[in-house]
Amino acid sequence: MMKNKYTLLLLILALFSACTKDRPEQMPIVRMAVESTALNGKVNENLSLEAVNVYGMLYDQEWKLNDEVISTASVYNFTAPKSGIYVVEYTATGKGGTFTHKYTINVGVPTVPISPNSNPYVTTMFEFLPAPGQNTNKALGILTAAKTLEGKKGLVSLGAWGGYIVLGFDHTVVNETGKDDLIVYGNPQSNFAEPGIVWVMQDENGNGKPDDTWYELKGSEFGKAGYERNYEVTYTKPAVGGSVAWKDNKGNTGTVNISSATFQSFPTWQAGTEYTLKGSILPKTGLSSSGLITSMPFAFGYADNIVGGDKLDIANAIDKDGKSVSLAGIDFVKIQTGIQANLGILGELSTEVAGVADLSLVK
Ligand SMILES: [Ca+2]
Ligand SMILES: [Ca+2]
Ligand SMILES: [Ca+2]
Repeated sequence: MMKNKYTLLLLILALFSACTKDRPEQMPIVRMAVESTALNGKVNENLSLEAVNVYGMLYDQEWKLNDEVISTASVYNFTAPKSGIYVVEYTATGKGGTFTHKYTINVGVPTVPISPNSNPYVTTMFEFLPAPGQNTNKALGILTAAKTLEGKKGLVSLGAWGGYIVLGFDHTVVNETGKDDLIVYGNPQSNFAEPGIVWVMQDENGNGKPDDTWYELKGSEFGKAGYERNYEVTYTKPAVGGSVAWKDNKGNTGTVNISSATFQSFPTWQAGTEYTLKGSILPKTGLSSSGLITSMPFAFGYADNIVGGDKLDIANAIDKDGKSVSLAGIDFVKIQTGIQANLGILGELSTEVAGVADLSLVK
């Protein structure tokens, strides 16, 4: 009896020993509290990941987020500041080898669903910076004009090339498959368009502000002669008023012609004596000044282009490299004058915006 008890004790000791740090040649035995490798996350929501040291072995551990070491503890609290695909890799390294576990965490874009109270029109004007132009600093080219687009139709003029307005919806506009999703109203006539480029943005960090990534909506002129991306124009404030000189980032110069020698069309709320606007520029192929000055509309994909409103498909969004991106929906819109041209007595070509709406809510 006594002998049997002693044997049992030895056996237990041997088993215990086999399971602990006394066997340094063994590779770490780790149990991940979350076993699945493909996870879904939400912006700003904590996801606790734990590596359990089942047998109390001795080993070093580290967590990497997108290849960068971010912790050497057993628990890692993952929080995504914005949407995207994140790779989190855990490694335990002992004398006998390494144990790894890799998570791919898909953090979705925060969205605001449509409710019965959703406004079809953009509800917030975030930013308005026109280029110089005949209306800039006048009734159609000041901040109060930009605000007329909040929640309804209104009218604002964006001035010469590069002038822009940033607007936001009270809900996420869904990119419906095979359908146009947005409508932008302007004041074009059938032979007089003033095309503007439309950009869209998702609220990737869910803070309700347009501080995320802009995607240009590719229109019919994308890639044609005269279309360029990463174009920049710097406008210089004239001492007393009148025409405004500009230079672009290609070495070209010109003026925005202002008929009055004293009217100051450099935006009064813009600090300094010069400012630079950036974006894409559209071809002048629609313009004609032989006899009647005309500006024919482009086929599709711009603002202030087609009579009755321009219908736009979020599926035409492209990234900074010109590659198509698939956006499930968008929260913000930027509209920017797309052509640099003086149209004689009609003044500079300047995109007007008379309304921006979610096409699915327009009756
Ligand atoms: Ca669509
Ligand atoms: Ca944001
Ligand atoms: Ca117009």
